[in-house]
Amino acid sequence: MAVIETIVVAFWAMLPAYVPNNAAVLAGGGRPIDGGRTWGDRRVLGDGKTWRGTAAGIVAGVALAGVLSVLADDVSAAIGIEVPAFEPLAAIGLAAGAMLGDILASFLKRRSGRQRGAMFPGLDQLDFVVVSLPLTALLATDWFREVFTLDVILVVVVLTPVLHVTTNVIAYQLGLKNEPW
Ligand code: CTP
Ligand code: K
Ligand code: MG
Repeated sequence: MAVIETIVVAFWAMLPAYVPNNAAVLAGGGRPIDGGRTWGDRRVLGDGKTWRGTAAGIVAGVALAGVLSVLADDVSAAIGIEVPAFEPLAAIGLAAGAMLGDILASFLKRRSGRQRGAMFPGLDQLDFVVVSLPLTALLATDWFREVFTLDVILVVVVLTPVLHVTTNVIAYQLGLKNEPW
């Protein structure tokens, strides 16, 4: 695969994992997942992880995967690069895995003494990749093997932090997010 092809496929295949975080920011609020509970003198997850944000994130990611699947053939023909449709289990793995990764990251942030909103370089940019890819590999193994070849995974690991930083700075400047990370 040419490099540009690999980049396009990686971006396309990761969109259902990228969108949940942004949807959660827009929809977040209400009851926190940890119900306010603490472990030791710190919150388990904190007020930044809510049921509503999580549900909205998963729904947005799965819905986007559905739309992309409908468009996949036309887009492939238009740009001359074969982009994949998403199996339902792949859509769920990518979207739910992204939200789960973000939640696990908050758990690690609280355990390491970081307050809600504090940054954790590296983890902030890749938490959703670290869980969404293995979960998708588990739920939709054949689909995953076909789409996420080693070169695609490599591009995802490099591209994701760049995209994450960019979107978060924009969301911060638009006043949608409290911190630019
Ligand atoms: N959000 C949510 N539910 C989630 C993830 C995010 O409601 N599962 C919303 C919250 O309003 C959160 C905002 O999106 O404050 C920004 O998300 P994020 O940066 O992940 O959370 P932080 O507030 O920074 O909290 P943490 O330090 O735990 O990451
Ligand atoms: K986060
Ligand atoms: Mg944050």
